[in-house]
Amino acid sequence: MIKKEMIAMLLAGGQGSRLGVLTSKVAKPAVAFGGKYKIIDFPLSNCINSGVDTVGVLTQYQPLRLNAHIGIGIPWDLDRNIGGVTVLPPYERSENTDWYTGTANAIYQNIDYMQSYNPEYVVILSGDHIYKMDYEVMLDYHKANNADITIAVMPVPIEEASRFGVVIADENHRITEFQEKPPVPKSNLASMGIYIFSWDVLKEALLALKNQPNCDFGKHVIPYCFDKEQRIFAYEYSSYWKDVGTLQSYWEANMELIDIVPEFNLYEEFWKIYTKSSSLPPQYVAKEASVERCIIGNGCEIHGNVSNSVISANVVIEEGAIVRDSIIMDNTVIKKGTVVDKAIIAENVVIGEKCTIGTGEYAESKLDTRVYASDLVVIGENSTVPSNVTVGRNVAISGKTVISDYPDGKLESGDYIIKAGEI
Ligand code: ADQ
Ligand code: ADP
Repeated sequence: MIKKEMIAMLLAGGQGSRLGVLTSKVAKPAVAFGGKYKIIDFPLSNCINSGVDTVGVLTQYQPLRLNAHIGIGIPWDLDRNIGGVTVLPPYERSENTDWYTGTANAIYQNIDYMQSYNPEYVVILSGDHIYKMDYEVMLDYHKANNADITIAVMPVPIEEASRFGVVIADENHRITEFQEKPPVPKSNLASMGIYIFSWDVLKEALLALKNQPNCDFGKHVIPYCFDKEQRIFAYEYSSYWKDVGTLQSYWEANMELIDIVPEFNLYEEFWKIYTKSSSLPPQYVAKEASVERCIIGNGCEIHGNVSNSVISANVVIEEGAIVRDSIIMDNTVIKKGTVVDKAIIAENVVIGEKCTIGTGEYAESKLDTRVYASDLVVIGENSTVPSNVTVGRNVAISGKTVISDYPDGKLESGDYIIKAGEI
């Protein structure tokens, strides 16, 4: 293999359980975003835009659609013979384990892959962040500091800091303390989960920790390197970055795209976001339609009234239907006279006529309240909601609904519908 200065390892194997019914059949990095993209398009595009042309993608949970999306990497120009993108599922190579038990364990199981490029540096990325970053600039910073590890960080509101790895750095940006998800954080400088390692440092740590159960970067590898007094630096990032791991943050990040001046701009020529897309006809907006502050994908037919929404490809919104503050994914149909208010509706859903989706006051969900704790309605892919159904706020529906169990076709706020046959 040709030697590479820096290769990327993209962690895309987490369960994504906090996205609820959106990830019951698909890995989080393969979830649709922004009317046209999948979440993983952002780190993959960052790689190619940064000149990183060798990317290993570590997958394991519901990988089918993710694999199909990545394919041989053509949209990202990662389809080269040397390097390119390689999907690395856990079961193919190692003899004693068939599952990635943690982020660092996943990287450990691919030591041979990394070694085959004999890199000087490895950048570790997450598959579920929306941002644009030039990893080459971060690498220059790593070199200038003569660092062993560089961690990208950014300030977050202190009340949110305990969700992250938190760092304290000295005036030279050398990290003097690291706490992984501390109950009481000492700083608001959060690790973005993006690390550049000098390869010999990474390899040594992975081998030393190979018997550590559930070996994780934040919990084990970084503390281990600290104990060895390695040179760990903070690379402060100040542009847009969003971890879209929860339904609320996923919805917000989509809505931020349609802000009058979006903080995150998809239209910049010099930093294109690439994706795999099929050739579809253009969108059609009928005379009786109204569309305001929306992203509308190709192949859509809009006859109703749509505002403040992100609509993916091939969606049909029939006459008299009202859609607002919502995300609607590919191939979904909203029939005549239906109102959709603050909902996330996945692919291939049909909502019948004269339904009201998202009405009334918020009520706590009957299911996992850590997942369903917002006034969003979330409808999983391939669901069919019959006509004249009313759905309250904070309701999640997955798969084919058993709506007849609900008196008068009324789903109160907080109800949760399980796909027929799922339990
Ligand atoms: P978390 O956000 O908790 O913390 P983590 O669960 O470590 O993230 O997942 C990181 C990435 O790895 C995700 O893209 C996930 O899909 C993937 N992943 C998880 N388990 C995996 C496995 N077994 N195999 C392959 N991929 C896997 C991390 C850091 C914090 C930091 C935040 C920033 O630990 O310090 O603040 O990221 O988001
Ligand atoms: P997810 O957690 O959504 O399955 P990841 O696999 O990427 O997605 O994990 C991100 C982190 O969130 C993990 O550290 C996991 O322990 C944590 N986590 C998982 N489920 C929940 C939840 N319901 N509420 C809060 N944190 C969670």
